[in-house]
Amino acid sequence: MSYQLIPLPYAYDALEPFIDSQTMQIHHDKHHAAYVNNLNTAMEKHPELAGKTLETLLRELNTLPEEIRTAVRNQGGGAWNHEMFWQIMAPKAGGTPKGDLLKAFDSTFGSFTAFKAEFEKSALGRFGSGWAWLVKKGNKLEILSTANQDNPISDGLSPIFGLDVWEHAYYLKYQNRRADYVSNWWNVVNWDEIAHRYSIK
Ligand code: MN3
Repeated sequence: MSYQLIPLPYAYDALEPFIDSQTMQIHHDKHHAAYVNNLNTAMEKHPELAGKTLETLLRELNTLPEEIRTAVRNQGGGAWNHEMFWQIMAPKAGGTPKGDLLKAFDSTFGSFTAFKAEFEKSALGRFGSGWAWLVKKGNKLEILSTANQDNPISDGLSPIFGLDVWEHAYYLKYQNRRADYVSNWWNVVNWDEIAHRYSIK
């Protein structure tokens, strides 16, 4: 069993005008596909690990055979991160989360607005390529960022969602204006999906 590229759960142009169709097509069909293919190629060297979920591989990263550790970190991380990313976005989304997630934002960060400000700071402060994350550490929510395709699962954390701040995620439309990409991105955030992920973590 090899790892699969999930289809994009909506059309390439569904997130217009905030994320353009061409970016979505290249990002999913080329970048995400390459992470999955490269992971599968690397894993062929260790058939005894076949059947482990991607999440398990990332959690057990430091105990994996050394010759595939970097591939799992980079390609496996890229595969997991993008599969999450497509699902926590949706057309006609954005707005304000509800229920327990909103309460958690209020109690942890002071308000939803304050959460967004802190998350944006993390996304803009990541030098070079990487991700901004909302994670659960024990029972507590935290914002952090990682470099490259590193996933918080490998540090024993439970990611609720992440934002891709690699230039390939925004450069065609926003060029060097990462701040505009990040502030527009809130318009396509699927809070129902994120609330679901929060509830099971
Ligand atoms: Mn990406």
